Amino acid sequence: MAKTIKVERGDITKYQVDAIVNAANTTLMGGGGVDGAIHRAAGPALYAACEKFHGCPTGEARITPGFQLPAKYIIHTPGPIWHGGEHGEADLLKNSYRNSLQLAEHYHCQTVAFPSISTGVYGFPVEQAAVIAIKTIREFLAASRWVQEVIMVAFDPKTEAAYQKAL
Ligand code: AR6
Repeated sequence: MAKTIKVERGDITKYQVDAIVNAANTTLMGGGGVDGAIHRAAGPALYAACEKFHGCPTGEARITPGFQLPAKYIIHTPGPIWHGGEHGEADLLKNSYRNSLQLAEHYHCQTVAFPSISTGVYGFPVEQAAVIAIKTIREFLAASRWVQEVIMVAFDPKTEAAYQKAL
């Protein structure tokens, strides 16, 4: 099967894929943005599952069931907060994508949907983030056994355009 990366506009909570990724924070206890939308849609059992991790460092990832979501799993990763770009932000963002994909691979996920990690509340410039995301996903797909399709789900036209351009 040919491996693919797609960019689409949509609401990631509606995606019926093997795994969706959540742009979380290091507490993993919910928040605003896509994190809030995922927690609302998945239901309170997600909060209880996340509590057991006792947080997650920036750039690492943790997996839970999808609970009330159409997705089978939710992979939670805190992306970096943008502090001007000289504080390891690019490497940390790369880690978020790579570690999320490694978990997806470990759980034999074939289709994975990502939001634009760190480019909302965390302030990472979307054009730079898109290049890092697409490059990291492409490298990963070249060597993956299980993961076949990655969908970048953009919530707004500017984000969609940035990822289309990076692709
Ligand atoms: N589907 C897809 N993308 C979405 C959705 C959705 N339903 N809702 C928002 N986005 P953000 P961050 C987009 O702020 O920058 C939270 O409070 C949004 O338009 O959600 O990594 C966490 O708890 C933007 O393009 O994540 C953390 O504290 C992208 O998702 C903090 O925000 C990411 O924006 C994480 O900040």
